[in-house]
Amino acid sequence: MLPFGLPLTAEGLLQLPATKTISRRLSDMRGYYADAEAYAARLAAEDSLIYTFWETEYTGDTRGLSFGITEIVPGTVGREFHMTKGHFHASDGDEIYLTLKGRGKLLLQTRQGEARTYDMTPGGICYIPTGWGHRTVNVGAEPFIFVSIWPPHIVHDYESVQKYGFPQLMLQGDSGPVEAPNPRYQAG
Ligand code: S6P
Ligand code: ZN
Repeated sequence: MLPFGLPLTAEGLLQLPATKTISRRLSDMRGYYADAEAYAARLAAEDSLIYTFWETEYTGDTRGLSFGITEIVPGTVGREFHMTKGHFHASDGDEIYLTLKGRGKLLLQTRQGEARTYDMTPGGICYIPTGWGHRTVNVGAEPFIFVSIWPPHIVHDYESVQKYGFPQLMLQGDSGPVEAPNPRYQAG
């Protein structure tokens, strides 16, 4: 890895070098949204883009850092806001999120069922300790964009989130986002 420095662009963004780009469309999110009917209806109309993340995985042999940028498109499936799949880090490894643009929420859960939710607004950071599964949600009308930084060689565990989701759902209320319990959730 060589040193680099990046300024914020005029739009308040960072153009991080990326080695991998992953886009998740509605069809990649089957089973993740609480309202299965709304999901099927939207998918029948269009397989829309939900989010993209650009990653630079550290491949050196010292204690480096991996990093990336995630952009979640605004919108809802039923009343549930667009979100990432969410995962646990299967091996030890904490993570930092730094918000660049838009308005988001960070949902956290432990495997024992403890849940926390934090606001993500431009310039703010969130610290995610090992053991806390994490998912980000775009609760605004604009793209929601944040940087993530994590230690390399982490195994991302998507399986338990895929099965049971998070304890909390982030829904569109009459005057903004509201949190509701997830009826499908089980600690595990
Ligand atoms: C990686 C970090 C993020 C997510 C990205 C997409 O540890 O937490 O870069 O990978 O936000 O979310 P997900 O849940 O699909 O990996
Ligand atoms: Zn992570």
